[in-house]
Amino acid sequence: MPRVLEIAMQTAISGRGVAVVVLPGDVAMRDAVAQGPRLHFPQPKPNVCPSDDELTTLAKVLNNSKKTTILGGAGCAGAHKELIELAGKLKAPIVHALRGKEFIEYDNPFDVGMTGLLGFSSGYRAMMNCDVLLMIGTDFPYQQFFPKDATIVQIDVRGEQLGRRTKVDYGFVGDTKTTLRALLPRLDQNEFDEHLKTSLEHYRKARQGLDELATDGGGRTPIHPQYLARVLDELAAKDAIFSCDVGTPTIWAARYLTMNGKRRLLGSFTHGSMANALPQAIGAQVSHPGRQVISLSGDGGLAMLLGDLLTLRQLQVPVKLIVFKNDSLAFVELEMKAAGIVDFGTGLDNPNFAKMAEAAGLLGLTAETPEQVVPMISRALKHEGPALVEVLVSRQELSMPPTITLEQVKGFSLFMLRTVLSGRGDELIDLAKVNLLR
Ligand SMILES: Cc1ncc(C[n+]2csc(CCOP(=O)(O)OP(=O)(O)O)c2C)c(N)n1
Repeated sequence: MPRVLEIAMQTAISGRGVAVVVLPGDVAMRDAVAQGPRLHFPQPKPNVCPSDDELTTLAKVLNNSKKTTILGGAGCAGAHKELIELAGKLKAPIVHALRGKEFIEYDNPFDVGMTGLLGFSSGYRAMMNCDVLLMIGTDFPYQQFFPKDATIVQIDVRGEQLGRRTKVDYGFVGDTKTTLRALLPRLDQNEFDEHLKTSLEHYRKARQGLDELATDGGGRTPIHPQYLARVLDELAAKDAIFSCDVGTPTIWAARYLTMNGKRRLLGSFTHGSMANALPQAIGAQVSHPGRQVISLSGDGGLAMLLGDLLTLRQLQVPVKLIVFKNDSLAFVELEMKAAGIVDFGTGLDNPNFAKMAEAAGLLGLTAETPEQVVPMISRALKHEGPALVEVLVSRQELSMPPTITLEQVKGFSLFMLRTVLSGRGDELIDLAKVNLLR
């Protein structure tokens, strides 16, 4: 048992993942073996660098490009300084994948946001308009968001990741920090900043568009979920740990939570498995007792693991649970609309989560109007123990444009178009019309 357990621990640490130990009942009944720990070394941190020849090739490709875009992921953790220096030399906009957000976005004059389904146009544009795409420490999966004609260079410490998601012209095995440190002295200063300038300008406009959606809507209900996310961003501690549920909370977290190098953002960003935020928050709070931990939960996600409200009480884990109550599985509803089909089976007949929280011994609060958002969130954040705030947010929030082919709606009247789109939301119809025109 000690040997197997140690192998499991070592595998989890070095593979940066989960290990499972299966313990047969008869083994559990035997006497424990007296044995000290056999692994005495700390977590290994090797420097992994491409060979000299490979660095020469890498530098040559980058020095020959005037329009390079960097796509960075979680593998850039701990290499912020080197990444910024690299972007400065290459005059390259930096796009990030969601898992890279917390390590890349802050103090970054080259930041042009995210791409992909949850991202926004500036990230997409910067990647599509480059001559060389430099992927660093990322497993960004969506193939349709990669450029077709650009030269693609990928650096990853795990060799098996190279070329997993797109064609790769040059692949290198190395950790980000060591590789960039070795590479930087070999790079020339790119004097052409047109690509960077236009990408940054596009990002400024895209950001402005997103910020305009995060308002209190002049006090109208239902509350914009973007506004809730913005308030959380403003009121949370500078070193808060956030977790966000798979579903629309992930979109709002990606777009409205500001990272600063001290905050953390946890989610199920690789597997996309629902109901992750509460258990992740519990884990984060237990391992970081002094930190403020905030779970951005969906109503569907919370309902799946509602029993963990009792865990918060039982273990007195002071997590702040913010429920985006939109009475639906909104993300899937949107996906259905985006696919051009009528949504079905996505409504939720919700309980009063605040009262349930109260019954479980937590502080339970509700925000029904935009004016109540700041006071309720502030109260919850100041509360010493676990707290839940349910916020009644809009169900029909447009976070991705529907894709409808002309063929599908040929000869449709506006009324029929409305029916296809479930008759909800004029913005949706406007966007569909724009897509049709395209
Ligand atoms: C275990 C699991 N089941 C189903 C899905 C598909 N799925 C993704 S998001 C989502 C809806 C999430 O609903 P909710 O937590 O209420 O958040 P919302 O999108 O409404 O804000 C579903 C069903 C999934 N990702 N994981």
